Amino acid sequence: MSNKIKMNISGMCCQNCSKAIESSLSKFEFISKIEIDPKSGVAEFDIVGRIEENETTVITAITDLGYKVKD
Ligand SMILES: [Cu+2]
Repeated sequence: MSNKIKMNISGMCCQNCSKAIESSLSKFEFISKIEIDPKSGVAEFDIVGRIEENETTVITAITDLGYKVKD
């Protein structure tokens, strides 16, 4: 069973930014789907398993790349 989470990422300027985030997040097996729109900053993930813990992991990974996450 997977759950969708949605967040807003700020600091992306182009597709290279969203691609960088996507490739960094692709190492997490609990993410079954990633959709990031660099223009709007909207990011949607399908998460398998415990959502809160995994959401924190995702936010930390994005923040480590230098972008900001807003709920
Ligand atoms: Cu960019």
